[in-house]
Amino acid sequence: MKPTHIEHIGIAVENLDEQIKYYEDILGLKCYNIEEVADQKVRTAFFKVGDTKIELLEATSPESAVAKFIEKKGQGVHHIAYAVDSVQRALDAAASHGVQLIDKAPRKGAEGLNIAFLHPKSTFGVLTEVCEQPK
Ligand code: CMX
Repeated sequence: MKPTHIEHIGIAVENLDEQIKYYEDILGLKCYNIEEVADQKVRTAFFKVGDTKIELLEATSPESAVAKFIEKKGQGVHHIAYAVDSVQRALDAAASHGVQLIDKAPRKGAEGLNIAFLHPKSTFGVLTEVCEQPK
């Protein structure tokens, strides 16, 4: 798979506006984008830290994966997203080693990236995303 870097770290939050304030006022980061990803039922806020972003995720529906996560585990780190050259090749490589895929093909995520998730049950408890810039 050979990721080039960590594209972002996704953090599940209960209140986006309250947490944006923490990241800006205490950590001194700048929120440069707030975006709703309707099919994932989340509202997201992004901050850059070097080559990596922090993505805050607030559920927009009780059916959202983020709402279920917070209900079970509370707020905190939700997933790690690796930048790869080709999401499809990364998925094929993972599947060939028996890793369970949540997405069998790339789909559109926040910021127009092509993304896919690997199931945390086969990645040692860490929900793992692979993503690429659209060509
Ligand atoms: N990290 C680690 N483990 C997680 C997890 C996470 N983020 N989310 C769920 N799990 C665990 C659960 O705790 C559960 O473990 P146990 O069986 O030991 O209790 C197991 O995975 C299965 O969970 P579940 O409740 O039965 O299944 P869910 O319906 O919650 O689905 C998952 C879990 C990962 C398949 C689902 O959340 C998913 O498809 N995620 C990918 C999409 C996503 O997360 N979207 C939101 C972000 C979108 C964005 O970044 O834009």
